Amino acid sequence: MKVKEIMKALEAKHPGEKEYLQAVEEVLVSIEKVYNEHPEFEKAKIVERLVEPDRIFTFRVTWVNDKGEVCTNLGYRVQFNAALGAYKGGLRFHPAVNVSMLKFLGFEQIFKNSLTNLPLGGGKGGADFDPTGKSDAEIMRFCQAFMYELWRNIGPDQDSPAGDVGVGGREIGYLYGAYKKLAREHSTGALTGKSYGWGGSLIRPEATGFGAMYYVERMVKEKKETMKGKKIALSGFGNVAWGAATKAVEMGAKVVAISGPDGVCEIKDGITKEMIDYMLEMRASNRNKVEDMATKFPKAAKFTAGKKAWSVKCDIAMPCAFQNELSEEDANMLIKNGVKFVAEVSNMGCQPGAIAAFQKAKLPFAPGKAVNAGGVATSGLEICQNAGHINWTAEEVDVKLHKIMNDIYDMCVEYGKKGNTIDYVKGANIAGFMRVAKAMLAQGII
Ligand code: 2IT
Repeated sequence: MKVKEIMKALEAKHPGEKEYLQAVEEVLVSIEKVYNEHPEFEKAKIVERLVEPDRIFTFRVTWVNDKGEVCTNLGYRVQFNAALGAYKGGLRFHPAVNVSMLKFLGFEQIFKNSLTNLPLGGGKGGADFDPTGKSDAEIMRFCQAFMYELWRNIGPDQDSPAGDVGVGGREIGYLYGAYKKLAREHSTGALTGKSYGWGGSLIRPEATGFGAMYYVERMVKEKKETMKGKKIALSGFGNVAWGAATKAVEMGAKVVAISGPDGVCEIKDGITKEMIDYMLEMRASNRNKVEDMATKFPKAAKFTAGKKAWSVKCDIAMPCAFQNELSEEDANMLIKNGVKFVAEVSNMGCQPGAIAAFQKAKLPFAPGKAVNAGGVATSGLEICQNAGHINWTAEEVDVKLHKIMNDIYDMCVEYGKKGNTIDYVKGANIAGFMRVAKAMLAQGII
């Protein structure tokens, strides 16, 4: 395999699919050497098969808003790779959603799901629907219209969506209600992220953030340091940032920044439990403004419009919002301000120039597909509980999640260690790839 040649062909075949091409290149560069040591991979054309989704569904979603107007959006589901199990991955509702974005997310999901060591294939979906400013009734009608089309192509042993940006517990409730009505199937893992009491797993809402903090704790330990008193800057204030902040405070760290599309809230003395609870209200309001935190807690939080979380001095930087949210310029500012660790929690949160800057500065940098895998892993645990018609306690789920994150960390070190440094990007990409490639080889040319 020659990465340059493969990328040239993909660029010609999928012109303009920027995010997808970026995600593929990052993985291929990491695995090139190992891949070429396995002629059986080349013979079975593993990479050429892996970079194309098994199939993509595109569908029209028409719904009626509160003014009685008819609105139409585009919905998608990318079923990328099923070598390890049924397709699994979230749904993103955001106005910028397009095929490139969902192909990048689906491609990343293959390797992330592989790292969990659970039987999960990779998929992703969503719609170019903007939840900002929408009423609860509008969200429900949109979710129902989306499911009219999608329900035939999902199921616990086929494809199991979950939440992502713009899709949380409320949306999963409406999507699942519509699915049940159409499929006449009950208490299944056809969707995960359900609420506890009707098929959901305890700890699933917290899992992405908790898992990320378990991973970061290992990175910090590797440098013989502790989490106590570490200053953490988080971007976003959604489900992922909420879970990460909860666990960070539990670990004795200090969350000194959260952010939103409108700007940053600096929290000098560290976020409190009350403020973390308020993040849930801010998200549910669909206002999408982090300034609301400073309005509610004027003494503790200082809002600055138009600035990112990366403008605040911190020890650990954790992007928790959107792809490519941290630029090379942001990375240089973080480095100048003395950042010690960077862990992506959003998928592909850092631009390639930012990753290069962190690596050049010899800072431990870990990629989203390893750091945020606790979310999908706990979705896998939800499917297990649904299949077995049982509920595990919060402690049982948390112990399993913690072990999965520790195992992922160990795999990243095993494949990424080079002398005294650990290339977490390479480690995660190679470890995730090997399991998928071996499964594809064993299952023949299909
Ligand atoms: O990016 C992700 O891993 C998710 N949005 C969660 C996917 C899932 O199926 O739980």
